[in-house]
Amino acid sequence: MQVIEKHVGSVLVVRFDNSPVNALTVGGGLVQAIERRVAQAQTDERVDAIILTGGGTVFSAGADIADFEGAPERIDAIRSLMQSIENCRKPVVAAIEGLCLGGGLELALAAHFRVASSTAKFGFPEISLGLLPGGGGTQRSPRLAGAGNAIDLMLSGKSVSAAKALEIGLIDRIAEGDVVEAALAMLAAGLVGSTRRSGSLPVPQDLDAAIDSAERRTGLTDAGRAIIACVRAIAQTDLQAGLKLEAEQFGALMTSEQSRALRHAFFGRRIVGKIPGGVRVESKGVRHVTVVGGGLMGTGIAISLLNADLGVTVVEAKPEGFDKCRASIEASLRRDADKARITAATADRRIGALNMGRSIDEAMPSDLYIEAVFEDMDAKREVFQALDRIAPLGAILASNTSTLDLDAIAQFTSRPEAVVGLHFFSPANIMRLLEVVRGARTSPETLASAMAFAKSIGKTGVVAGVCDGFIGNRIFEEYLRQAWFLLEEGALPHQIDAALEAFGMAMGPCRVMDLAGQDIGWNIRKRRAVEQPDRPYSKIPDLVCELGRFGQKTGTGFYLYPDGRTPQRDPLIEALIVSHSRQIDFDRRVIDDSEIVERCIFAMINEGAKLVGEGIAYRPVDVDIIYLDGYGFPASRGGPMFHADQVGLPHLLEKMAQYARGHHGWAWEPAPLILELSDKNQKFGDLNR
Ligand code: 3H9
Repeated sequence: MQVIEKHVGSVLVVRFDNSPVNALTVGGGLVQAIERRVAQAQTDERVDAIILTGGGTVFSAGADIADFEGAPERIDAIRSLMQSIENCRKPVVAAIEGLCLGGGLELALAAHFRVASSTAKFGFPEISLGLLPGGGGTQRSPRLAGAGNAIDLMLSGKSVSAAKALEIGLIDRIAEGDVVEAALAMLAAGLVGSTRRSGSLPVPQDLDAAIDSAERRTGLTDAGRAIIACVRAIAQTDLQAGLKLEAEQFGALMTSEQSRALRHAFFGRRIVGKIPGGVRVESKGVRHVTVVGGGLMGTGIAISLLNADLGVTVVEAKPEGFDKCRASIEASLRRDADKARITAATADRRIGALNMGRSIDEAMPSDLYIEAVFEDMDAKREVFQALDRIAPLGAILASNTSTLDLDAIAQFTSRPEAVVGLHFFSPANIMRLLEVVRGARTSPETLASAMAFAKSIGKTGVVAGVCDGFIGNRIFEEYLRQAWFLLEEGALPHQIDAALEAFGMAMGPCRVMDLAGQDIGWNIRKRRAVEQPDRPYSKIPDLVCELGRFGQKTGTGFYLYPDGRTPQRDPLIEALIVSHSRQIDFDRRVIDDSEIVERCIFAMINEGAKLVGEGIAYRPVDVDIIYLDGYGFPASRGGPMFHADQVGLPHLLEKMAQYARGHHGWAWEPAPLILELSDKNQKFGDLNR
C-alpha cells in the first residue's frame, strides 16, 4: 500500500506510506497513487479539501534517488503530480511533521497551504547529489521565501527549522500538537479557503542582488550554476516556462557523470554499513569508552567520542602526555562553544563526561576499550593483556593499529572473538572514515557492534580484512610508488601535485606526505626494503628525509614553508631530484599531466581490485567510500573503482599494459579481478549489489 486515506467530514486525508523515508517513488508507484487521489477528490462531491501528510519522523525525504537510474521520462510523473496539486480546484494542505526534503518540500510548496510541527525540518539537499530541485523548487521557493533565502537553501543543501521556515515564508503555520488536527481546524475555520498560496514574484532588485551575490560564491558546481540560471529565469519568463527550463536543466544534470558519482556515493555510504551474510548491524549499546593512550590519536578519538555524548576515560601514563591530552580535549570543546557550534552548557557537560587515568587499572568499567598506543607489538601486548584482565565480559577490545597484525594482537587475550580493529584517521575528531578491521576470529556480533558504534559517532565505518595497511594505506602505497617513480623519470613535485589536484584530489601526494610527515613513509619504506626487496621504491623521498626534511613539522620537506603552511618550490630539492635521475642513468623526459594522473590513479584502482579479489574489501564500493571519506578523492568522480568503470576496464588494461613496458613496469601486474571482469564484459559496479 502506498497511501493510507481517511475521510474526516468533507476532508480527504492522504497519508504517504513508503517506509522508511516516504521517498516519492515513481517506480514503486507512490507518486502516481497520490496523483490519483488528488484527481479523484476533484470530482468527488463528498470532498471539499485535501490534506497531504507523511509519518511522525519523515514527511518525505524527496524523490526516490533510485528512480534516477532508470528512464529519465519517469521523473515527469513527479512534475505532473506537482501540477495536479497546484491546479487542484479544492484546497490542498500539506501537514508536515519531521523531515521535509527535496521533492518532499517541492510537493509541500505546490500545495495551497503548509502547516508544520515545530520540530519539522526543511531543505533542498539535491545539490549534494549534483542535482537541482527539479519538481518546481527553483521556481516556487523564491516566490514564497524570497530569492536570497531560496538560493541559500538550494546552494547550501542545509536544512532549516520550522521556525526559520515560517520566518522566511516557506511555510504558513506552526502547529501546536498534531499537524493533521491543526490542518483540519484551519480548514474548518475557513483559514485556507481556495486561494492559492504559492507565492508572488520577487521584487526585481532583490532577485538581481540575490543572483549577483550567488554568482560571486566560489566553488560553484554545475548544479549550483544551473540553480542560479533557473532562479534568473523567474524575472524573464512565467512560471510554466521557468518549470520547463528547470526540467531541462534537471535532465542534463541527472545524466551527468558528476551526479551519477554523487548518487553512487550516497548509496555507497549506506551499502558499506551492511555486513554480507545477513549479519544484523546492531549495537551492544556503547555508553562508556576507555581510550588507552592519550597521544595525538587518542586525544582525537576521545574528542569524537565526547562529541557523540559518550562517557570517556583516557588512560595516559606519561605525566606530560596526561596534562597535554586533557588540555587539548578541553580546548577543543571550548573552541566549539566559542564558535557557537555547541552551547557552553554542552561543552561543560562533555568535559564533565571525561575521566583521566594514569593506568589501565584506573579505567571505569567500559563497553568498549580502544587501544591507541604507539605502533609496537610489545606495547600492544602489554595493553591487551591488561585489558583482558580488567574488561568486563561482553566488552569490545579494539586496536587503532594501522600497520600491525590484528590477529596477533587478538592472541594476547583469552577472547579473540571480542577483538576488532578501529582504525581512525587523523585528526580523528574531524575525519569521517573509520576502517573497522575484522580479524580472523572477530565474532560477527563484535563486528556488527563495532559498525553500529561507528555510525553512532557519526563516522562512516567500512569493514576491512587483515593485511598490511588494510584497504586505505595498502592502496595509498601503490599510489605513492608511482608518484615517486614519476619524480625520477622527469616530473617535479609541484607538477605531480598540480596534476592530481586538477583531477580533483584534495591535495597532491608530495604535499600530503609533507603534511603527514615524510618520516612515516620513510619508516615504511625501510621495512619494505627488508620484506619486499623485489618491489623497490624510488630513492628520492629517502634522500629528502636524509636531509632531515620531514615536511611541515620540520619546516621543510619536498617544499619550503615560509609561513608554516603554504608550500613553495625549492630549487635545492628540484636539483636533488634531477641529480638523482642522472645518478641512476635515467634520461629525464617531459611527462604530461595525463600520464601523472593515469599512473597514480590506475595504480590505486589496480590495488583496490586486488583487495576486493582477496576478500579484504567486501565490495568495490567499500574502496570508493574509503577513498572519498578518508583520502580526499574527488566526490564528483565517485571513488577509484567507480572512476575505473567510467574509464572502462578494457581501456584501463590497455593503458596498464603500456605502462608495464616502461620504467619499473613490474608494478603493473594487473589484478586478476580486472582481467576476469573485463573478460566477462562486466564492471566493478556489478559487484556492489
Ligand atoms: C529529489 O528530491 C529530486 C527532486 O527535486 C526532483 C525530482 C523531479 N531515495 O540515510 P538512511 C534510503 S532528490 C531513495 O540510512 P537516516 C536509504 O538509502 C532527493 N532512498 O537513514 C536507506 O536505505 P537502506 C533529495 C532513500 O535516518 C534508507 O532510506 N533528498 C532516500 O540516517 C534509510 O536512509 C535527499 O537527498 C531517497 N531520497 O537518514 C535526501 N533517502 O536502508 C536523502 C533515503 O536500504 N536522504 N533513502 O540502506 C537522506 O539524507 C537521509 O536518508 C535521511 C534519513 C536524512 C532522510
